[in-house]
Amino acid sequence: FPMATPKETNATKVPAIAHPLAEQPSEIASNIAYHARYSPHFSPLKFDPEQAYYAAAESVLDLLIQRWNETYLHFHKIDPKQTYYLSMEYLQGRALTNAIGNLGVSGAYADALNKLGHELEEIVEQEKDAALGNGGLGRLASCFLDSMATLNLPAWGYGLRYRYGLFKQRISKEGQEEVAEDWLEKFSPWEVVRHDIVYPIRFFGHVEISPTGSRKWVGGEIIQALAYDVPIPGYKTKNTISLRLWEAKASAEDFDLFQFNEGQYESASQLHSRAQQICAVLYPGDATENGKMLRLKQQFFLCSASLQDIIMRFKERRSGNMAWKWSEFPSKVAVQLNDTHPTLAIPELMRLLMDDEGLGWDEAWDVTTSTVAYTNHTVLPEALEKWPQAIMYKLLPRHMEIIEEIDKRFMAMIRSSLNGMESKLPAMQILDSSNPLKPVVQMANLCVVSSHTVNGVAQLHSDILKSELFADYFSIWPTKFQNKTNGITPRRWIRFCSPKLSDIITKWLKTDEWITNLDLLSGLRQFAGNEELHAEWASAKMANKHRLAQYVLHVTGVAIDPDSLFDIQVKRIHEYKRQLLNILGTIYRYKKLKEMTVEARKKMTSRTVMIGGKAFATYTNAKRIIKLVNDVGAVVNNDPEVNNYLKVVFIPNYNVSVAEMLIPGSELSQHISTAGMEASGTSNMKFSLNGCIIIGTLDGANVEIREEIGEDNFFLFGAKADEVPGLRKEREKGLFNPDPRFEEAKQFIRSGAFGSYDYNPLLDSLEGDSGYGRGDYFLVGHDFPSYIEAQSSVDEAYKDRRRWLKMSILSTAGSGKFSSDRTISQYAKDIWDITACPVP
Ligand code: T68
Repeated sequence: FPMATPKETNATKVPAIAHPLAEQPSEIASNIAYHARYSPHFSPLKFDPEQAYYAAAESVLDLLIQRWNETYLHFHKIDPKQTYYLSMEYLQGRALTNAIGNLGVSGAYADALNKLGHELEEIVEQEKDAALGNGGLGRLASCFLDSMATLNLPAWGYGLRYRYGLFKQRISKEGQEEVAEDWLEKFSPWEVVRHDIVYPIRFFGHVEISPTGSRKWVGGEIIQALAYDVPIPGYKTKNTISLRLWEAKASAEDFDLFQFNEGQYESASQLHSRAQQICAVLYPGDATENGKMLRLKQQFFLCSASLQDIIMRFKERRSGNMAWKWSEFPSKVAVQLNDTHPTLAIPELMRLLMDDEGLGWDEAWDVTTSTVAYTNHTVLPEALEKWPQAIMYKLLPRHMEIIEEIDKRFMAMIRSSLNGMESKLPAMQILDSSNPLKPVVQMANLCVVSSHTVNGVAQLHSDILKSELFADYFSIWPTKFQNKTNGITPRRWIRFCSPKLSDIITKWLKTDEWITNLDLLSGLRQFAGNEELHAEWASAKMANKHRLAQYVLHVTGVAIDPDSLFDIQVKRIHEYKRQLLNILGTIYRYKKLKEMTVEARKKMTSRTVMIGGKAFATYTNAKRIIKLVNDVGAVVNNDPEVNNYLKVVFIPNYNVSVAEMLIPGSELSQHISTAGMEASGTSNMKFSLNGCIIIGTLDGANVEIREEIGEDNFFLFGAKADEVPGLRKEREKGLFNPDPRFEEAKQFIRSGAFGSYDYNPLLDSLEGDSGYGRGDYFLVGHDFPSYIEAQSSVDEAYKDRRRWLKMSILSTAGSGKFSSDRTISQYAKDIWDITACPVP
């Protein structure tokens, strides 16, 4: 058997598993070498960085599997109430750094890989991001899993195993191009296929009524849901929980051998290809009827498979007890819906309880409504899911019967017990047939009516839910509504992505307990003016800026100056997030720099403006914004008169791993959405935790961040949420007087300063009649002057190094509230009623 040379060195002459739970570098090296040698995936002759990554990851999985099994068995034995987080999205990013960090073996792995001739930094870069999500909502789910594991909570995540996750973004002359990202190209070492866990999922068919009147969903087609489990290790705990991702497949019986042998290959395997479509891509375009059907299939697939699994487990844990009752279910199971995407869990649970388990309506309804809770992540009208009833009847006939019944009973309840609500009924109805040509199911209404708790994701957003979006429901059920301000995991978002800064914090706080008790960061406040800390802080930030500058050079070819102010806006590109405000402000800055004398220019703060993010493939205006940023960069960066004072870079393919590089190196971060439109934002928390100062509006979690870190340490501008409707009305009446600086910036683009591309449609959206997507619905023009002024204050503040460093330290010191450990503890206590279940 040929021996690969790198593995013959030192400790690893004879590759063998030293001990799967080894934590010493030499033993770990042995284990890695063993996997490299005997892994069936690669030639044993190779030990390049890629193979070293896979071998290292497999050895980490060995470390995890025992803890994982122990956790499952412990939960099984204790049988605590358990939470199941249902989400169509998880933005996990890379797993290796996080896994070895949470296990406390990062140093040992670095040493082990060294022994094998590799550098840990290079090895972790080999991993592809698992990007099974779009943005904030998906990343929140992943942060929550990390916190659930770390807090030893009996909790699991359920999702879909998309073949192609979020697309890879390429930037060409045309702007954004989407390329399928093959995260499973080789394989994922982090998933374990569970061939024993398979559930049938029905689509289409019809409802059959038995002579006794009971109803059953029959016919249609059946696709199998197969479980893939991903381990989620907690930080410094044995507890390792699961993210269970479902994959769709057809069974062998559905393969028509006869047809195949007749040469009819496609029709022979029809169901197989239909099964494959279900998990093929994250968020398939739903503009077409086909696309809508596929997206709905995905949603139902997740809900049905997960609920069958939950019920199986509930029964399994009661198998020795003949006297158990379904009424116990809510005391053992909490189901959290991550937005309305898994709403079908509600009628599916009702169906399983009534049609399969024989419960009556009232009993099934009690169980369902005591089990399910719903988190809302948006008030944007176009993002509130409304499914055409016609598609729903076709795909899920039994579920539509159940939804009709829920709606009917809810309407009856309002009519009988509440006076004066009649006028509100249409808006509150679940089945909205007001447009007879296009009757729809309002999924958020179904969620609110059927959940025991509804929560928003930041205080302002939760208040808006109560006063606007769900105001009518709030008047009936005032105690149903809660706030759970989002959070982020401090492990991934500072400890592992900025180890130098983390070590400094640990040194000054004299403990590393802040990593699991983020409130302790407030202990830094007393040192905010300390010169010694300033020096250390500045040096860590500078090292992160250098790393970022190298990265930018590598991916864009643009050399940026680490001594300039690094000003970053990274997030999904959306008009409400107002990247357009940022680039218009930058254009204005460029124009003024051009007009200045050389002497005046020398007094200016040098800036590097970085903007990154993906636009939904069919969102034309968002794509125009990307193109504009790139065009502005091409002009500014090549203008020798000013390019020492301003650089503009579009960061391509923004994802979790890129964020881990950008955030630690940032100094100013823009969270500038139109007030009232960003439900929370979570990158704002990541930036301020990393000592970056925020320029922002009073929107989403910005409000709370500013409260925590102090208003002197936050650059505030723009209209407030309660002023926005009035400002839109004024505009409608033609009462808006644009600031000349705003006009100047727009005119500069129209003049062709940034090339010949036709930006008029984009600029026109800022003008004219009011209305969604027209007439400056997002108030860029209104907020422009205060934005420019806030940016001038930033320039001034940055010139005073001591002031800036103090603000930076105070940002970190004030970020304790925004740990997802805090958020998850609140969900556990106030919504799920679950308690920690640590593995001994
Ligand atoms: C975000 N929502 C909110 N939606 O915009 C953000 N996917 O303010 C908040 O911080 C975050 O959720 C977490 O609460 C999303 O990310 C989606 O990605 C989405 C929307 C529709 C369909 C699919």
